[in-house]
Amino acid sequence: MSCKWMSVGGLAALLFSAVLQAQPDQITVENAYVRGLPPSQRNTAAFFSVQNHRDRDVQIVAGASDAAEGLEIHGHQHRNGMMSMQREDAITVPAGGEFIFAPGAYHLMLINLTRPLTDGDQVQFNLKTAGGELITVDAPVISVLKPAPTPNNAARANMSHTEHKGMH
Ligand SMILES: [Cu+2]
Repeated sequence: MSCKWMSVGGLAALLFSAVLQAQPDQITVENAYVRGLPPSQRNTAAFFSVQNHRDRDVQIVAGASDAAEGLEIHGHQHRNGMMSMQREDAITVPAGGEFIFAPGAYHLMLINLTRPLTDGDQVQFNLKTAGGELITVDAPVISVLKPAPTPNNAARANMSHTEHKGMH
């Protein structure tokens, strides 16, 4: 096998991986929001759905946020009639499928908030794929005094104030 062949093959592999990484729509996050709790609470939770447009399963792990010292993926567990949260290292979004973080189920915990989060604030956090890709999410803070948004309501909460007012 000649050296020329090797180098052409190597270049093709490089270009192929560059094209893959250049497609930002392969993993998407929708309907994200963060629960706004009373200031005495150090932790809160974020809810959203992750869509995997790839043809293979993708593992998602917690990333980071400037709004909290740490992020953890938690699941809920029912045992002897008691509900408890447990930390999960990663969740798997199936190929072509979706994984939903929702109240009473999986959620992303924001541990030790670095600032008070009040209704209407915006929080940015990121998730990571097992391969190290970062997925950045912008989520509005919705006070716990308001009902948990349905996906449609969460989408509405993402609109600007002007657009929202226009709907009434
Ligand atoms: Cu939790």
